[in-house]
Amino acid sequence: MQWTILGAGAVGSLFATHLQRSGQKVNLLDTRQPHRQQAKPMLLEQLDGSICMCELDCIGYQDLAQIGCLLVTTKVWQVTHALQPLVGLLPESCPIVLLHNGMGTAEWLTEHFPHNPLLAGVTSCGALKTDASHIKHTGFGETWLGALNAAGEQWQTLVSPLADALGHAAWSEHIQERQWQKLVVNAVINPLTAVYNQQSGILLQHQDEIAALCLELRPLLLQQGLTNTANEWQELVLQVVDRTAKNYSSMQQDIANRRRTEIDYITGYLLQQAEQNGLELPQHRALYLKIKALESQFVTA
Ligand code: KPL
Repeated sequence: MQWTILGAGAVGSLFATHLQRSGQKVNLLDTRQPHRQQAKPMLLEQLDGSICMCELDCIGYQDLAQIGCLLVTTKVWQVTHALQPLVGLLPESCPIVLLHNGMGTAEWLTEHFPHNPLLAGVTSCGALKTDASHIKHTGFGETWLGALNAAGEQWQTLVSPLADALGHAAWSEHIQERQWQKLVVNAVINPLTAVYNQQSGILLQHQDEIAALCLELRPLLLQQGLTNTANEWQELVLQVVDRTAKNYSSMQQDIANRRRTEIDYITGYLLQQAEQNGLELPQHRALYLKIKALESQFVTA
C-alpha cells in the first residue's frame, strides 16, 4: 500500500513518520506543485523520548501513479482548496480519508469525487510540530476509521497497517457519531482555551462554562440521534481536558501564532446545523464571535 499524506501539519507528520517506521510506503503530496520535489527530512520524537530520523518523498498533483490511499490532514479550511487540483485527475479507485478537526467538507468531497471510496477518520493522537521538520508525539490516542459512502466500506483493510503504526486503530460502523463526539469536544475546549490563551488544564477552573456549553448543545445532539445526557457530554469533555491538561489546543496555538482558526467548521458548523433545525445556541454564538474578533486582527475576510 502506498500512503499519500496531504497536509504535513502535526497529525499528518505524525501519521507519515509512524507509517514509514512500521514499514509502509509513504509520501507527502503538495497540490500546489505539479511534480516531485526534494524529499523532506523529518525528525520524530517518540513518546519514550527517543528520536528517529525519517525521509519522506514529496510528490505533486500530476504524479498520479505515486498517489495511493490519500489521507487528508490539512487544516479543515484548506481541504477543498488543497484537493481541487486533483478533481477529474485522481483515479476513481483511490480511497480518500478525511482526518481533520471540524465538519462540513464531506459534502464537497462527495460532489467532486463521486466515485472514489470516501472515508472519515477520528483520532485522539497527540502531536506537536515544533518546526517544519520536527514532530513530537505528545500523547497516545485512538484512531477510528469509517466509510462515508458505499465504496468506502471496502477499505476496512486500512485499519491494520494503521494499528501497527500507531498502536491503535479500529473500524467504526458509526463514524459520523464519533465525528460529532469529537466536534463537541473541540467546540468546548478549543475556543475556551483560545480565549483564555492557556493550556487545556485551565478549563478545570471553568467547569460551569463547560457545563453550560454542553447543556446548550443537548437538543441539537438529540436531533442528531446522540442520546448522551448533558452530564455525560460534560464528563466526556472533562476527560479530554484531563488527558490533555498540559497541552495547548490547536485553536489556542492558531490564535497565539496569528493563524486562521478552524472555528467556522467547529462552532460555525454547529450554529449552521442549529439554525437548520430551528434551534438557537447563544453561548456558542458568543464564543464564535469572540474567536472571530481575535482572528480579524490578522486574518482578512
Ligand atoms: O483536538 C484537539 C485540538 O486541540 O484540536 C483537542 C486536543 C482534543 C482539544 O480540543
